[in-house]
Amino acid sequence: MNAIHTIDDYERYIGKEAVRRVKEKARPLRDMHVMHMNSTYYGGGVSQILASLTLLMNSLGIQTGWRVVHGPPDFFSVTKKFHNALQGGEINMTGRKKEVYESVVHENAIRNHLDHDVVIIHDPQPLPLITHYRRKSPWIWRCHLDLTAPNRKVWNYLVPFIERYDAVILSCGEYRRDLKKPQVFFTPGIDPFSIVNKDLSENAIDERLEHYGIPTDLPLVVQISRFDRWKDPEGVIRAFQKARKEEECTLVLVGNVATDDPEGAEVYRSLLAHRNERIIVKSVQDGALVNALQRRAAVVLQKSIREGFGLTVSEAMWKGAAVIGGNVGGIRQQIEDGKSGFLVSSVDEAAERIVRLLRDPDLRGRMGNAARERVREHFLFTRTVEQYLDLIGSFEP
Ligand code: UPG
Repeated sequence: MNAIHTIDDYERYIGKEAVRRVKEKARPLRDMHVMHMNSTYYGGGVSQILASLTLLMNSLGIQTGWRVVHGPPDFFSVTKKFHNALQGGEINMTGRKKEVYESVVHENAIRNHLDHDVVIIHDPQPLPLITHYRRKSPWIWRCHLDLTAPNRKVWNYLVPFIERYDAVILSCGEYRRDLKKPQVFFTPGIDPFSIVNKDLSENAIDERLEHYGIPTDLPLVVQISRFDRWKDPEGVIRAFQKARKEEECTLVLVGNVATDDPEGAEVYRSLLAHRNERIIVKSVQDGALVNALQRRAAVVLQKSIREGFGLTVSEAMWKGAAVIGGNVGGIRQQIEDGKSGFLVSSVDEAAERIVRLLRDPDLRGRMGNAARERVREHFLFTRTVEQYLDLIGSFEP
């Protein structure tokens, strides 16, 4: 089991001064009750963040809880369609979808008594909850999606819910929307002590890869993501097939299916047709495997077409991997193209960068070092914690 860490444990990564600052900011907020609510305890970036964030906030003396919205498959099918449309996909906005969405959220409101000093609602699934409470305290909506170009139909429908909140948190400045309420911009970050990120010995890495039958005779090209079309797994396969004509390598696509994502299983099945001796596709729920692959890979890809932030990018960069990311949203904030990784906009570009990195271990080493330093400075979740503290502290008591 992982030990529960306190802010002092992070000093080795963030330094004394940052630890002192976080403690100082937490002090006036001690004993406050803060409640986070999202739509899954397992799978995907939001649950990954909340798992670490809620523990560290509690260790700082802020009583921080985590609840999950419950609903039937129909509900999650509708909310996944909203998710896709918010990232720019098409949607048929029927009265039935609105009815399923609003009535399930209403049921959740009845059974959740959200009387806390601050309530933080994550993503669209529980968004309308706010309409069912006589609020005495600040409510914040934290949207994790890529809002570069949301579909107008779904956005216009959701705006009246969003505008009831006291503040909205988005991951990048470029997601700013025309809203009556304050918008705050900060990215999530990764926890160096989580199972996905903690140090692993070479033996432990070998053991995990062997356990899952991942061949290590050739350099590994890896993408790890929820099985989701926005992560462009098909584009990764095409880029790999092109690159492989020039350099020998093995592709490993590992993913999981979040409990609030009904499309995941279908995306996974569609990828199975591409499997062969050199294209490994696995659906597993093992953070240690993610960790081992990011450490052992010659090249890590995150070739997303839309990406609110992309924790997998920082996770791999933190391990000193050479990362090729889609030139979109949150990935653009993490990778400085040509320095701490590569940004690409097409399959051909991705293939060319894979080949270049496979042929040049020095380049991989330089990029990996720059990448780790970039994450240490900007994308550890202690910084996210500090930004939450700033925001919570900014509300009038
Ligand atoms: N992961 C696993 N096992 C897998 C696949 C993924 O543990 O097989 C983990 C992965 O290591 C990471 C998380 O799941 O920690 C996935 O997070 P992320 O890469 O951020 O993607 P999403 O699940 O799509 O998360 C949403 C947004 C994303 C944003 C995140 C937090 O799409 O852009 O970074 O929320 O704001």
